[in-house]
Amino acid sequence: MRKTFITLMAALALGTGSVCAQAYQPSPENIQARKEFQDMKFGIFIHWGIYSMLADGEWVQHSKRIDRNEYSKLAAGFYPSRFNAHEWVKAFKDAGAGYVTITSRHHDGFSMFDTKATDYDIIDATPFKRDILKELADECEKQGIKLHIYYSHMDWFRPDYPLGGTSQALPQPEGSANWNSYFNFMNTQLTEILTNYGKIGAIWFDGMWDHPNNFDWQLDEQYALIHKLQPACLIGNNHHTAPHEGEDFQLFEQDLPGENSAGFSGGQKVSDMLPLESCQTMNNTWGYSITDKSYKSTDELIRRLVKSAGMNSNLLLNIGPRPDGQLPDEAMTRLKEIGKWTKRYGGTIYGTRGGLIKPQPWGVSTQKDNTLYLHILDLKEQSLTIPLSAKKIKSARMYDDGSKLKLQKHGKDSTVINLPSVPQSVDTIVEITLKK
Ligand code: FHN
Repeated sequence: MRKTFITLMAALALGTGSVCAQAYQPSPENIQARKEFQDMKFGIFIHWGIYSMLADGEWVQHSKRIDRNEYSKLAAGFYPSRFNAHEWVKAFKDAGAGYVTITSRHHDGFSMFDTKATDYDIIDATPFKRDILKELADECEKQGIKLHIYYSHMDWFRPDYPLGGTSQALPQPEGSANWNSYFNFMNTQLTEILTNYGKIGAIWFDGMWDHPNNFDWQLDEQYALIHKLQPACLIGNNHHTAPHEGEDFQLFEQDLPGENSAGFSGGQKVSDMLPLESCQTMNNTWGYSITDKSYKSTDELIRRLVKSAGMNSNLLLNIGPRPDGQLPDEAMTRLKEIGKWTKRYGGTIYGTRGGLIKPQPWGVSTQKDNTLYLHILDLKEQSLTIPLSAKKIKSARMYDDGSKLKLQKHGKDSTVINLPSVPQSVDTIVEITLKK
């Protein structure tokens, strides 16, 4: 008896033993999946739902304070006659993306897949009656890109969702909140997603910020379910704070890791252990907006991709498809142009990690083994001073044409590289071979 007591106390003191929650130990396949995720560097984000019919972004139900019963009637008119999963996936792949992350269910609560957990879904509530997720999953499998699933933790439709900050502004539902029922609903849907759609690269949660910090989302249980169903499936959560136990990658919204211009990343310490991903819009809206024409130029998007890689992060670039199922023309044009760049220069970012030269005012570096790529994004001179001793450099050449570059020792820890001309292109790349 006494022995058992002592063992129990020792276990408590050490934080080990069955009485304490086990710290999350990612499985070997999960660790491998994290590496593959980082290698891909570039993904496409898709925000698509019945809100696309109102053509005013994915928050339209909220911004126009639409009653949920009225809003839900949109579903009966949703018929994206031009949706073609093959064309979408081909466009993403040709652009150089390695994965697509699609909204399976956004905050409006509408499920874009065949689910038994509710009738408020693409099969039961729309005349389209095609499982968009299944078609996309099959095409991703066929064309060899990964499928990631966005899943909203918050819900503006279901009465059992415990009302959070954003729902206060909406006409209130009939019925009462019931966390257990809502938690079961989410877990049933996640089980369907992880059972019926092949290998899922990641589950991408969003919306937890709808409740104050002390709300118990039972993440441990939900994350354990996901990892049990598909151990290699990565979990990311856009809660705008540092990663929680059980998460496999860290997300940043509209900013690169360490930045906070959009106000979503304040106080979010950048993990040096987990893969990083920055999601950004092509224009200013996630869901389709008929008026938002503020698309960034292709050059700007390429620079964001390169900067992101130099900061050891993936870029998840968003597109909001039209209600007819097609990608907006502006997005298609940009995908094609980005594809031209990745075809030629993708080798300097895919499979790399942030290089040993940290981000500089002139640009960033990426690195694969002893090859260091300098990405010059903003330089008005013909010479570049890098914080790296000439002693560590074996050779340097222009990536574009292989021409050798002259190096000059500059103090103890830096080197001057003489470039053939003042950089003009969107990203001037210097390839350095480091001494081993
Ligand atoms: O509210 C959502 C928004 O609609 C969109 O899905 C973005 C994507 O990162 N996340 C939320 C805001 O943080």
